[in-house]
Amino acid sequence: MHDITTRSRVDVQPKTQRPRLHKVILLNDDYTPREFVVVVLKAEFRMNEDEAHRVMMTAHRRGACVVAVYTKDIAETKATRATDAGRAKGYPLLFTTEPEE
Ligand code: TYC
Repeated sequence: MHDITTRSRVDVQPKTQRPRLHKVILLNDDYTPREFVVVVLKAEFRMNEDEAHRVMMTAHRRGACVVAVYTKDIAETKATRATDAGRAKGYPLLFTTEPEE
């Protein structure tokens, strides 16, 4: 007699964990020039002029805008580099990160 138990297909699929993604968020301020925000978005987040302008204006009008999502390390590195680019010019430009729900 065969005593092989069969399992449904869904049961035998390996369980892979997708890394949790983190958002990079651009915060508005009253001092950083709009065009400088656009320059930083293009340089650090590989956006074209239109995308960068749209994200900058959304942060300007609403107070904040999600720029992109990455794995934790990359999100933090990009947020730090972009914030430092503003600080190097004496601007209070700020990028933060937070985990996606
Ligand atoms: N509010 C700034 C100004 O009027 C421009 C700006 C936009 C700054 C978006 C930061 O995330 C920002 N000069």
